[in-house]
Amino acid sequence: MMPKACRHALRAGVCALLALPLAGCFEQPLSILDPAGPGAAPITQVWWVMFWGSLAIYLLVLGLATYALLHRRRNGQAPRRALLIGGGLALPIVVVFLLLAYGIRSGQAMLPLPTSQTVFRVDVRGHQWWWEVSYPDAPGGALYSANEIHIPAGVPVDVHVSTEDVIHGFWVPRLGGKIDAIPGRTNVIRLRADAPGEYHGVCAEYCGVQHARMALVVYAHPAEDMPARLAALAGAGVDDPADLQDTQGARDFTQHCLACHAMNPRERSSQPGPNLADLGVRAMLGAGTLENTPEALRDWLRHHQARKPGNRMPQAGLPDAGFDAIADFLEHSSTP
Ligand code: HEC
Ligand SMILES: [Cu+2]
Repeated sequence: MMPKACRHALRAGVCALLALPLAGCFEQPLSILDPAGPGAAPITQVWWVMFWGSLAIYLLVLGLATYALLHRRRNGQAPRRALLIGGGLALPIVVVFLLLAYGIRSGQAMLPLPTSQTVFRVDVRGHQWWWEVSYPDAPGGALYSANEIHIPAGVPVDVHVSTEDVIHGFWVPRLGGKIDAIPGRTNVIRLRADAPGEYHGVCAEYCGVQHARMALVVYAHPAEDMPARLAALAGAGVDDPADLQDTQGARDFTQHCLACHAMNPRERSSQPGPNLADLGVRAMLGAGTLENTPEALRDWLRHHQARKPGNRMPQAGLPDAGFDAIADFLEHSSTP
């Protein structure tokens, strides 16, 4: 027999181990157990049904096994046929079939089915390792941004998901399930945020070294604020930095950065890097790598290959003053 203190310690240890993964499930930014819209709620339900269902079946099997052990016959009578066919064949078939039907039904909420409501559209394109975001129906034509999606709350939003390079997975757990971004095609998932708020997302399909730093945030706004949001994005940035040759920063940016980074929200560069028109009001740099502060921006420009190793932006060879001038230019022209 173990000393009492040891038994207590063991029990506490086992409980802590069990509690750790569960603690991560509730009220976390990426929790599927804390749904915030009709695309995600059915998934949470499926999860609970599977959790309690498998627990019940597990306990049933455990009970039968215990019963069999306790009532073992000397000469080992074979179990009854009915039990074998019922429990071994019929039960799994029925359970799996019911789960399948239930699962398919639950996915309906995320299908872009015709609806009488107006649907807001956002295009999201995966890149190694960031998300291009655009609003094709914005007044005056498509608007571009990156790693942040602004949507109206309480309105169905169709996210058209595609990719520039490899397969990525678009996933905002509190708003809906995962959908793959597959080369050569566009998949559409319907999400809706019931209330204004901030909903975090990640890339859910391994896509290379910086897969883990490919985060995005969905900001849901009161629906009536959405036109102003889009107008602010339309007014962000500058039309063409090449026209602004009076400052060192604009000149350096044009020479070293403009090939990959548009500063005009209406433009998509041919060699795409994130559109920087609204960089000054974005929360993060490098798809969740750094919090966007003046210091972090300067740090990113100098050391982004150390902060996000392998990312697809080449290290520019500029003197410190050059980086500072570009940072000043970016801040000056991408904040309202
Ligand atoms: C060859 C294309 C290319 C060039 C040239 C380039 N970048 Fe980038 N840049 C990228 C890519 C790709 C990313 C996305 C990196 C990531 O998050 O994985 C990026 C990210 C950034 C970001 C972070 C944006 C965000 O929303 O997270 C900033 C700021 C930035 N670049 C500034 C610059 C500046 C300033 C220059 C010029 C000195 C420059 N870049 C030159 C491709 C380029
Ligand atoms: Cu990815």
